[in-house]
Amino acid sequence: MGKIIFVNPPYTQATEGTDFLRHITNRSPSIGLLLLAAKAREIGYETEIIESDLENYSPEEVAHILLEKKPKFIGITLFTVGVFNAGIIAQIIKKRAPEIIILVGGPHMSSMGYETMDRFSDFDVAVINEGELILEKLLYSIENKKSLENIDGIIYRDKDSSIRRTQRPKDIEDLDSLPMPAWDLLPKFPEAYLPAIYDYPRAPVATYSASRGCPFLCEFCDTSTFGAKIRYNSPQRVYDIMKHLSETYGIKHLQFIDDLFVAHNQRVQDFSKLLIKNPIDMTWSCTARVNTVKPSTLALMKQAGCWEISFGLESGSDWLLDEMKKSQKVETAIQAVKWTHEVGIRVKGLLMLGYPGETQETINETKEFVKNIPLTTMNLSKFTPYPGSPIYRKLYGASIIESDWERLNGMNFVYKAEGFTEEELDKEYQEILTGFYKRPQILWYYTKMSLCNLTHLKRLLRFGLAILATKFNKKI
Ligand code: B12
Ligand code: SF4
Repeated sequence: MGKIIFVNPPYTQATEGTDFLRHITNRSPSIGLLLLAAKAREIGYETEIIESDLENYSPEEVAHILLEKKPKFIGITLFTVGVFNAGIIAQIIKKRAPEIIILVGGPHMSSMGYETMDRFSDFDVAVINEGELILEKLLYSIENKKSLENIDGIIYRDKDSSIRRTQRPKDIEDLDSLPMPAWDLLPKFPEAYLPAIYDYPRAPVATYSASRGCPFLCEFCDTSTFGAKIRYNSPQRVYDIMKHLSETYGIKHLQFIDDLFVAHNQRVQDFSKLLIKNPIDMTWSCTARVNTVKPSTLALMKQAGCWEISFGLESGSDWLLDEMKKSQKVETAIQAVKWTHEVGIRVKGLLMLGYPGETQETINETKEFVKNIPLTTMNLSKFTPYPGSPIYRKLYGASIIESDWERLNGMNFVYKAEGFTEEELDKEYQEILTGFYKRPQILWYYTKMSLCNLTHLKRLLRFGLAILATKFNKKI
């Protein structure tokens, strides 16, 4: 059938001088590509995956590797931050080997697919939303020179070069029918793929998404790929995947990257009971909302090996939470964090600064909030309007602010809350972060973690050296 190579493109380090961060940030593989590659292999293609950031490849290097390997198809996954680098790869390929067909997909295409196809003429076909079933139909139609107009979920170029978009595809209801992600295609898996430093109790680590979709409507969140209807793997399927990861790769910790792992208490309880009855030597972490956890479920999760839960806390201001349509209260957050801490599960709080409407008063409320809850980790992002989120449409309508795409990574105040300069917001950002991480009990916790787990210590040392090298303007 020929060769298809899937590519996770390099993400530009848009915040200048922060390349050293790569030593401590998340370096997990794209689960989307692992599933698509498994599907392509199942239908007979020779398949490979290139994780560009992990290999530290530039777009030009990726393009040259692809040209040497001469695949029939290239499949690129796109977040908004990666689109321009993917555009460079596609341009080089099309100049040198125009017969190679370039497919693109991912969250950016699900939210801004049409505009992107218009802007980047080297992308041949875009797949929007979930890709596994569409990919199969698409490859079949292209190989057999059939018209693409009857395939739902794509954007393609017609014979007259006009861009056509077909209907939104149906959701995949039975997630258990999808193949096992093709971890075996990653040459350096699992050793090279680590989450952010301190975000795992032991290595090797893997990631997996056991559900798709989220019924909540938070204004800052891009849910365009999986939509509002939540679908799950059965507890048995998740258990089987964990067993496979343990037996085949010796994985010791699994990060569930679902939008909302604890959406349905009964399902999480059934899954936990399965693990308690048939233990696997693996800890795990997951996501929940402060109003979806119950003490009885948390106790079972702990017993089943749950190590950390990430909660989207966002802000310490009820008024701002309402503006975000977060459908949760600060008081509920305090209670959920307390319950989780009490059963012995680590809490990661995800917060943001600079949402439209943020004031000095709401910032002070957030500072007070984080002071009074037992968080072990705090992720503070700079509010970023991602295409596909309702707030993006409110702020920019349907316009494409292309100049900002490479900076949409949560590390830049692309939008500046009224009444603040970027410098003022940055100062508040640093104050909240350092205020948290300089607390003696937090410092002690992370010191202990570094001493007990050498992977953390090694990463920390490399990070320190890279900062020094940046200061002396050398690249490590
Ligand atoms: C895990 C995760 C991460 C991980 C791993 C990312 C990775 N390597 O894939 C980490 C922590 C590294 C990460 C980082 C970031 N992330 Co993130 N992440 C996620 C999360 C929670 C799950 C992604 C996932 O694996 N989903 C499951 C798989 C099965 O889905 P998938 O990858 O989308 O693939 C499916 C389809 O999209 C499609 N598809 C995808 N690619 C292709 C390609 C082809 C050819 C085809 C045919 C189909 C296709 O088919 C796949 C199978 O159905 C999503 C939320 C979400 N619900 O998607 C956010 C999300 C993707 N992240 C987001 C963002 C913004 C980021 C960051 C920019 C910043 C940040 N604050 O997190 C960085 C960017 C990366 C970087 N290096 O700078 C946004 C993207 C918004 C946008 N428009 O760009 C999302 C949607 C969160 C949100 N709701 O706003 N992220
Ligand atoms: S932020 Fe979380 S709860 Fe809100 S819509 Fe996104 S995934 Fe759902």
